[in-house]
Amino acid sequence: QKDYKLWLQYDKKTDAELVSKYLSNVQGIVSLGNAETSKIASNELQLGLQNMLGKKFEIKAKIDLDKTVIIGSKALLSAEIQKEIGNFDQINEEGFIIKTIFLKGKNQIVITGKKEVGVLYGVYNFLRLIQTNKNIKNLNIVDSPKTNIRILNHWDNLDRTVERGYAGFSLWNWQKLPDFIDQRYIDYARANASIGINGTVLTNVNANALILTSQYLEKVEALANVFRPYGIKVYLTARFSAPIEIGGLKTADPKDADVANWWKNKAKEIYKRIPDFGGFLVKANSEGQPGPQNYGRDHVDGANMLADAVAPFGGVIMWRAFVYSEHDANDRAKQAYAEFVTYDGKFKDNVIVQVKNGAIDFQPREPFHPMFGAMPKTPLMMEFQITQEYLGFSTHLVFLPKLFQEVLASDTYQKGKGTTVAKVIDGSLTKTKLTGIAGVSNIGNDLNWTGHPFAQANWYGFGRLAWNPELDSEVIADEWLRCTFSNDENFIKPVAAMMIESREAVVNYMTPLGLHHIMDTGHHYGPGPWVSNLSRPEWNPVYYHKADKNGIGFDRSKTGTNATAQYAPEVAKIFSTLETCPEKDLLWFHHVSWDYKLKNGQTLWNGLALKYQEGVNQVKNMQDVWNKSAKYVDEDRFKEVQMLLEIQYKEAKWWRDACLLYFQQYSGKELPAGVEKPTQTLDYFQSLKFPFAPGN
Ligand code: BDP
Repeated sequence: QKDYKLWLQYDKKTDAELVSKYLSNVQGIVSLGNAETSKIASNELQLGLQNMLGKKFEIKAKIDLDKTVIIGSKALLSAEIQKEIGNFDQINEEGFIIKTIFLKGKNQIVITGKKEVGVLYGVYNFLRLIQTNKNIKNLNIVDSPKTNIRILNHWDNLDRTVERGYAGFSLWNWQKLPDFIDQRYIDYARANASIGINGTVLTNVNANALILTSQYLEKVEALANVFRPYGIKVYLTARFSAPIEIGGLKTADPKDADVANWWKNKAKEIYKRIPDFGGFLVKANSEGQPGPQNYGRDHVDGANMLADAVAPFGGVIMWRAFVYSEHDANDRAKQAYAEFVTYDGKFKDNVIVQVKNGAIDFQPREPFHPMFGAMPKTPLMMEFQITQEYLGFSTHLVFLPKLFQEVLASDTYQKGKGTTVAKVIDGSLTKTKLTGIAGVSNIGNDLNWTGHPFAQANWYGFGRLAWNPELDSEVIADEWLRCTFSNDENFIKPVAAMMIESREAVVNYMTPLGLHHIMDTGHHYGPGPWVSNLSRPEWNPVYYHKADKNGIGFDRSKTGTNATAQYAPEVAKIFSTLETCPEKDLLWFHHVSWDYKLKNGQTLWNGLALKYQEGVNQVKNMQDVWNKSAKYVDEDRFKEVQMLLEIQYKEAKWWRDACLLYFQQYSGKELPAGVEKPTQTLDYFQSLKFPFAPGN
């Protein structure tokens, strides 16, 4: 099954000239190590080379031939080879060097690193060169990951349902573990290692304490054993009230000695089983989850107590900043910042605060979260959502690296121009040692892992950006297409352009010009700008768009909630006036009259309507591009994507029509020329119910 193989297709190259070029550089494999990781690396190299070049490659332990690929960590290299490689200080503990050297009259390619895992990453990188038809002559590649924790967050429940999961059930089969090791666990680890992901949180942030019982820990240990040789550490979510629920204590107060002790012992028990256990991810006092505030304590108290428990073993606490708070009840966008920034510098060294990319919640477009750069004494890690909760589930083709890149490249100005979010994340701004990026996984047990064949690109791209937060999304699209489908330029060019455009398309047909959170509530499937009956005001779409007779949008400028003041003055200045605010963020920061003139001379109403139409047109265009790709793609994946694009097109029209009919009640204006007339009424759209939508 091709789509199970993800970006590791290793298709046989059909261009004979190219194959002979490669073969003139590689004739054999020498693997110096015999640790498990070394074996994985050499087997992968063998598999890749054999499949792509159509020739048998043996794995040897000794260098005798010319033109071999020699793999092994620094300690395994002869002094002579080490000298040829040069300075290992150029790379960090997980980095690698790939270098063509001249040794005893022979040309060899050496793939090395300080550790075996670096060698493994180097092997995947080397194979990717061949996968993408790159030159492998005279190589000298020196590369290291820019962040330490490159991690997937699985929102997987113990009953195998996945919160916001659109690709089937959880991969983790708790019932059959620890004795039954599904091949899928190995394939999962391999796929992650191939893009440099080095951690996985197995369980949902809305946590279940049972995962911390010995009955489950035995199963977690089995998974950790599978993942370890791939350089992947296991982490768990810690339910703050676990000492009560499974420990029999009366309280979970972080200042209570028995509670702190309970966690210390729990950590000891976990590390006895899993010596390289990564640590805990915690969602506390958010959306009903228990936390330190239940006992009159704060986030620092809670995080530091857990940090003390795992510190002796080298564990970390990833403490989430996704909170609502009593502060600034009139603007949810301000709350996390208001609550957390005062804690700057107060967390223990092994705590990293995990912040969503924007201040609301994984919308198709959000300005970067103002917390980035605003806590210079605290390590902050990024949380992206790879699963498409608010972006059409796994039925819409949306290339998320474009969104991720937009956030990472945003300038916080916290230490002057050029202090981008990427520089906060990689620690270069704050000089913190602990750095990281988390992605809420889009993986399930569907045959193709992610529900949509193109959603694989979002997993891939997340990993590549976690490795290097400054990587260009166009490079990622190009790489992924070549590794996954074909190197044919006639295919790559239009399809890569389609991927890049897909992000703007979804913004246009769902939430153009800075609109946000107008999805139908609960499941977030489809449009629901009219919803106003939920118990918390900030769960209601009407809270976010604030459409009325005068206009539309959320005034977060000085005349409104003044959320713009949470940004550095340079950024605040840009966002706070109508003239300077980028139009893509207009309604995020301003309530704007329907007659307001946009930069292109259109009124806001006309411009908004035309954006919705543009989104629909973009999907139509995506369909046209894909339909021309049939000859480059296997039939199964071609048809799958074709059917999915048809759904996306239907749903894009649904979004356009439902939103425009609804907002039209307030604008009182006709749809401009160029916008297709809706074929249904607003009543019809409002009457739709979705018992089948995941997450109901
Ligand atoms: C929201 C999701 C909810 C998550 C929550 C979180 O709707 O399912 O539990 O975020 O991140 O986006 O904690």
